[in-house]
Amino acid sequence: MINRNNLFVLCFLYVFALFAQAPPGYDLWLTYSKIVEPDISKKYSDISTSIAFLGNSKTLNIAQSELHTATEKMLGQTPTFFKAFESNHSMVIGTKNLLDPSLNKVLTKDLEQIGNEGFIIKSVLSQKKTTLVITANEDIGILYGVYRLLALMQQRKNLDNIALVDSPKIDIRMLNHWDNLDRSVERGYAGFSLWKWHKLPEFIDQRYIDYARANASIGINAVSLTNVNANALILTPMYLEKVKALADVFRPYGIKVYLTARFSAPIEIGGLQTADPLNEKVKVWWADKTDEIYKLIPDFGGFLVKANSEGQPGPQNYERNHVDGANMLAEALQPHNGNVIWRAFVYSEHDADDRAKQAYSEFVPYDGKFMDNVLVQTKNGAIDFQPREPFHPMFGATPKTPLMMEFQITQEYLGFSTHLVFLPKLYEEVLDSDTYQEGDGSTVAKVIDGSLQGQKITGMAGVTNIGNDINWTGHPIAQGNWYGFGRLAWDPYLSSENIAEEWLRLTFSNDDAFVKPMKELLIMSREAVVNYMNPLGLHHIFDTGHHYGPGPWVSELSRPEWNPVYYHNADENGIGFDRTPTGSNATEQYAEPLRSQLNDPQTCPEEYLLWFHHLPWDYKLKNGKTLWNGIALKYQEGVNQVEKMVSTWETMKPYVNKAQHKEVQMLLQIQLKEAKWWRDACLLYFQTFSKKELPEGVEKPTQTLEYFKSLKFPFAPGIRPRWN
Ligand code: GCV
Repeated sequence: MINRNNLFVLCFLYVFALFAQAPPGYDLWLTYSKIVEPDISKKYSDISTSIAFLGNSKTLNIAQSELHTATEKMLGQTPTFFKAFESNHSMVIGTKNLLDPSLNKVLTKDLEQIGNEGFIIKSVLSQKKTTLVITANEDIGILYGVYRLLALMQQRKNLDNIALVDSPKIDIRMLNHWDNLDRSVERGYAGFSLWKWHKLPEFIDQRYIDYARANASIGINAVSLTNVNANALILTPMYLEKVKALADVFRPYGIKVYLTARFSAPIEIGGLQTADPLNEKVKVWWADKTDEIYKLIPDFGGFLVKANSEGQPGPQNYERNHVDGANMLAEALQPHNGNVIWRAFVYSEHDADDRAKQAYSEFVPYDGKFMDNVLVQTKNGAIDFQPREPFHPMFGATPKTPLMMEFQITQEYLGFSTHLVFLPKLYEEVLDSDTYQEGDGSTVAKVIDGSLQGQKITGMAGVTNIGNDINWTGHPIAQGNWYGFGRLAWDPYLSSENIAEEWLRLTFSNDDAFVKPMKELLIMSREAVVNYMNPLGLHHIFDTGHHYGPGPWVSELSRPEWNPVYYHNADENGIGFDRTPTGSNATEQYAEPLRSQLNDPQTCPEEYLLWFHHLPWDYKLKNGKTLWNGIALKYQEGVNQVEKMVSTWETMKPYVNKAQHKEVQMLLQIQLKEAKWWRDACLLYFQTFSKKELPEGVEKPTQTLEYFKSLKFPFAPGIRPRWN
C-alpha cells in the first residue's frame, strides 16, 4: 500500500532517476535507447539472455559491463553471465584460447586474419544449436567486438546469420589534442581541455573514463594529450605522474598515450646549453627522459613533434635537419618500442617559394632516411585544413617512409563549433583521391594503410574537437565528426554516407523518416561550407589569427603567406593562384597524368580551379557562366543550402530531444547569418576588382564593404595563448 512516506520515497527515486540520466548529448553515440519493436527486441533478448563470458581482465570487465548496461537499457533485461560455456548458452564471448576446441576449430581461419585488435562476430551452429560467438586473439578485440555488436543492435540489424570478421586497417588511430597546460585549447571551440592537470594524479574525473569508452567504441587506440605548440613542462616529473594517471585510465580501453615533445626541452627543463640533436649530452638527456617515462608508463606510445614550424624550435636551429631530429628521438624510443610522429607541417618565411610546395620540397628528399619507428605526419592538404584542398602531394611520394594522415576534426576553418559541417565527407574525398604514384588506383587510403607501398607501420591522426562542454564537441552534430574520424581511421574505405547513417541511427533515431533527410543534410553540409566560404578552389581567405569569418582583404601581416591576398591574388585581370609551370609550378609535385590534368584549366576539376589557376573574370566555366558570375552564384548556393538545412531541421522535431533540437536550431540560425556574411563580404571585396554587377539570383548585400572590414573579434575562441 502506498502511504505518504513511501510516496515520498517513490517521488524521490523518480526525480533521482531523471537526474541520474546523463544530460542530452553527453552519451554521444552510446545512447542505447530502448528497442520498441517487439519482434526485434524479442530476438535480441533471446540472444543475450544467457552469456558465457570467458576470462577475466580489466578490458574484459569493461566489455562485460558495457554489454550489461546496454542490454538493460535497450531490452529492459539483465543478462546472466557465466564463466564457462555450456550448450544452453545463447552467446559465448571469449578470446580464442578460452573457446571450446570445437568452436575454436571452426573459427581458426578467421582468427588468423584479424591480428591483435580484430574480432569475429559469428552465428555458429554447434551441437545442433546456434550460438552467437564473439571472439578475438586479444582482449581488446573482444571489447571492440562487443561495441560493434551493440552498435548493430542499436541499428536493428539482423543478427540471424551474422558472419562479421573485422580488423583495423590502420595501426595507430589517434586523436591529437591541442590542449595547453592552462586548459585552454588551441583551435578548441567546445570549452576547456578535459585534462584537469591541477587535480591529477589523485583526482580521476569521470570524464576521462567516458572519453576512453567513447574512443574505444570506435576503435581509437592512441591519444596525444598536449598541444603540438608544446610546453616542455609536461616532461617534468610532476606532470609525468599526472600523465601516468591518465594512461592508467586509458590502458584497459586499448588506448596508448603520446606526448608532444618540445625540441628545446633539454635546455628548458634539462639545464643543458643546447638541444642540438647530434650533441651527446642531448642524446643522453632524451634517452634518460624516455626511460623515466617508460618506468611510469610501460606502454607509452611515443613523441609527437612539431619542429621548425611557426616558431617552434627544432633541429634547424642547430644547422641540423628533420632526419637528425627525428632519428635522435627515435633512438631513445626504439628500445621501448615507442614511435616518433614527426610533423611535416613546415613552411618558412625565409623561403620565397609557394607555401604549398615547401613541405614536399623539404621532406621528399629525406625518403628512406628516417628510422623504422618514425612516421611523418602530414596534413591532408598542403596548406592548412581548408574547407577544400587537393590532397597533399607528399602522399605516395615517399615510398620508403610511412606517412601518417593528419585530419582536423576541430573546425578551425569551417565555422568553429557553430557551423554544422559533416567532415567524413571531406575525409572521404581526400582518402579516395588517386595519387597515381604507383599507377592508376594509387589512392591516398592505400598510401595511408600501407597497402600501396608496403609500409610496416601506419597511422591516422585527427586534431580533436573535444572539450569540457556537456555535449563534448560544442555543436551536437559535431559529435558525428569525432565518430566518423574514428570509423575511417579503422577502415579508410568506408563511405561517408554509411557513416552518416550509422551515426544518426546510433545517436538520434532509427526512424527512416529522420535518417533519410538527415543523411542528405549531413552530406550536403560539407559542400555548403565550401560554397559560402571558399568556392571554386579559393582558399585561406579567413580573417587573421583567429580565422573567424572572412578577411580576403588582409594584406599587412609580417609574413606574406599569412595574408589572404597571397592566396587569391585578385586583381583587375582575374583571380586565383597560378600553380602551373607559368606560376609556382606546384603541380610538378603531383604524378602524371594528374599533373597535366591540373595544369590545364579545361581539365582541372572545377572545385580546384582557383587553387591551381589565375583566370580572367570572364573566363568561361563548364556551365557557360563567366568566372565572376560562377563565383557569385556559388556563394549564393552555399547560403541557399544552409537555408535548406534550416528547413529540414525544423521537420525533425519529433525525432530529437527537445533541448538538442533547440540547440541545433539556434546554431543553424547563426550559421545562416554567417554564410550571408561570407557571401556579402567576399563578393563586395572581389567586385572591387571584377567591376561587374552581381548576376541575377544573387541577393544584394545589406552592408558595405567598409562595414565588413571594420569587424574585429579580439576574443574569438581558440587563439594560441601568448606564452607559446
Ligand atoms: C597548433 C595552423 C593553426 C595553428 C596550428 C598549426 C599546426 O597554423 O592555425 O593553430 O598550431 O596549424 O598545425 O601546427
